[in-house]
Parts: sequence; structure tokens; C-alpha cells
Amino acid sequence: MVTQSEDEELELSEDYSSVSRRSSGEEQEQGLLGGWKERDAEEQGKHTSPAKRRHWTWTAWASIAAAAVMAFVITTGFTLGLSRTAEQTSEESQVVHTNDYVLDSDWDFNAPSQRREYYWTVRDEIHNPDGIYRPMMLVNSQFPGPLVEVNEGDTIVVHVNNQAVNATSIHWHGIYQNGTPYMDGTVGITQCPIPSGAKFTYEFTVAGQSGTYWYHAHHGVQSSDGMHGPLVIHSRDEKKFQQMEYATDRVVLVSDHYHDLSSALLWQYLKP
Ligand SMILES: [Cu+2]
Repeated sequence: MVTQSEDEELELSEDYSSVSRRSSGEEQEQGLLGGWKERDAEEQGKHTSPAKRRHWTWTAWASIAAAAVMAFVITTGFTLGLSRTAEQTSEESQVVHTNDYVLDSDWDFNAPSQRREYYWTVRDEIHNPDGIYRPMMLVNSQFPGPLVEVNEGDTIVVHVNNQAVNATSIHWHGIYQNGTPYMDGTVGITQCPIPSGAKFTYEFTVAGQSGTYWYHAHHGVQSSDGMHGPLVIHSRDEKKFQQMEYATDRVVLVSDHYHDLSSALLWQYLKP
């Protein structure tokens, strides 16, 4: 699936391919029948000494525990500028700018239903959101990802350009997708993954629901490599429901944060 000449990237893609192999339905069935145990023993014997393996397992669990303690709280002030701002492209004039998580105080809740269009580039990057450098997979170099803000009845259009080494997809968590199931973004269920180097446009209308949701990558558990962000759907009646005065309306995105790549974590989660 992935052809890379650089050693470093090859190592990464090998990690990932082992994950997608293990997460296939066939493998899960074998796992239920106990086939995994033998395969794990076999594979670990091949690649890792018992001492190394113990150390590795300890490291993984330590980082999971550390991650739980950290419960990563991110507000606008902490939203990483990272190395780049949003994509500078010729298409930018049409792009909705959401560089932080402060909701627009002049938002028009009665605006006519419209297409809200976003241009997202997915890349592999190395960043240190909590001080520890690690490979991440990010939308427009932002962690957490860019805010999507629409009114109920609007059509969300997201042009995804996958410049990452692995395939990906975006799932719109909690969105009904009535009439557009093929825009749900669940790899292997409603769509094939967006290959490395390919583009895909999500387009769906949000109807019959409002509130604060989130989106995330839905190929393996890439979400835990940083690919997730907030999706706010304003109710047409929001002002009626929210009568308390407030200075600003902001998104606070809370997520787990691991120092290991999802490819290193997933196979452990799937073990019996
Ligand atoms: Cu989800």
C-alpha cells in the first residue's frame, strides 16, 4: 500500500501495515479462536527478545497511565500554532478561517442555509504538544484539528488532501448522515480509505441535530495520533435556549494523549 524510500518512513509504514493487518475481520476471527496467541508469540520471537518485550510492554503501560493522568485540556490559548498556519492556497478566498476555538460572537443564527467549505491537508509531522516529541498525523498542521462551525441545515463540504504516508478517512462523530451514509467516513464500512497522495471531498447536510460534536480519523486509531477536532452545529434556536449572558463562547477539547503511536498501541488493545 505504501512505498517509501526513506528508512525512517519505511519503519513507520511497517508499523501501520501491521496494524491494519491485525484489525481486519479475518484476524479478529482468528483472535477469537486463539490464533493470535500463537501468532503473537511467533512474531515477538522473531522481532523482540523477552527482556526487550517486557521493557516495551512496561513502557507502553507507563505511557498509557501517564496519558490518563495528563487528561489533556486544550483551550484556545493552548491550541498549538505548531509550525505552520492554515494552508496558504489559491483557493483560500473561499476557505472558512477557523484558526482557534473562539466561536464567532457575530455568528448569524438565522443565516440562510449554505455550504460551509473547508480545505484540509493531512500530513505526518513531528510535534511536542506536551513537551515530548512524537510523530503525529494532523489536519492543516493543527492539534487539535481545525474547528468546523455551521448552522443546522447547512451543508458541510470538506476537501481532504491526504499528504500523509498512510491512507486515512474522516468520521463525523454523531452526525446522522441521513441520505448520505457514504459520507460517514468509516473505513471498511462506508468508504475505502483515502490513499496517500489522494484527495476526497466530504459533503453532507446537517439536519435534525445541533450541538457540539467532534470529528476524527477513522482508519485504525489514527485519531490518537492527533487527527481530531471539534464540530459545532448551532441550533437556529440557540439564543432562545441560552439566555445567560456570556463574554465569549469557546470550545474546550479534552482528549487522551499518548507518547506511542497508535500503531504501537492498537495491537495491545486488541489482545485477549
Ligand atoms: Cu467517532
